[in-house]
Amino acid sequence: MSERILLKFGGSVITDKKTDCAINYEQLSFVASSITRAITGKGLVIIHGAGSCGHPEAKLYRLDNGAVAGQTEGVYITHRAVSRLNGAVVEAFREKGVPAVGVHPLHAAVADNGRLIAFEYRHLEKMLLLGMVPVIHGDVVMDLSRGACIVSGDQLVRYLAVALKIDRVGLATDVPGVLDGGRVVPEISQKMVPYLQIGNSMHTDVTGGMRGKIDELLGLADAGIGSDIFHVLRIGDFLAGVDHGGTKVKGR
Ligand code: IP8
Repeated sequence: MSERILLKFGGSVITDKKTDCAINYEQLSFVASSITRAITGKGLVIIHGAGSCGHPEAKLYRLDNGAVAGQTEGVYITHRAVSRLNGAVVEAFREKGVPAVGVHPLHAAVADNGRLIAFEYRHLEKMLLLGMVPVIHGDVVMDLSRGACIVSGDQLVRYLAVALKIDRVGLATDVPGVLDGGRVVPEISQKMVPYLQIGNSMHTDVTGGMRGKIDELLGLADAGIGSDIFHVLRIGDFLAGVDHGGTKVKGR
């Protein structure tokens, strides 16, 4: 069977986080071109974050507190914002010949206390077998305890990389890797984390920025799957399996 790759790019890579839902079409087109050049013969799953299309809405409607009957507008508004971004990603990919199709976690997943407890993935398996490229995104998801919650793209990476038996996981960001005092940390493991000075996102981010990402990836490493964090301009290098100048999160 061909190699399976999961590529996630952050919302800050494809939106301008300073303005509400400002999609960066130029960057999206660059990402799409990098993927087109590299996907032949590979099974590819894409996950993207929300950036300015979802985080401001989730914050405004206090979805971190969940949702109660009669106050569910935020579920709809937040899902609508991030779905709009997902539609733009799928369109940009298809324009470059990538057989992308959007998949929304709100329709396929269930959470409890802010954590995913189920995500139907049999349809994703079938898509991969047919050579399709599912494009999934951080989303609002119904939550058994809280009513609703936000599930980040990074949490989805952790869950779906295991479920879909992914061979290589890559996260493209707007920085060259995990930075400690401005320098890229080439390799990261659980025991190093307390000693690193990891900055937090300056923009509206309800799901924890770089720190949240590292926590999810260390969890994934515990499950035996390593991952790579690199600058979006190095997507081509990651897909080609060559040095990307970023950070490796080591699996067992
Ligand atoms: O940008 C958040 O996903 P992330 C999803 O990957 C929403 O943290 C809807 C805010």
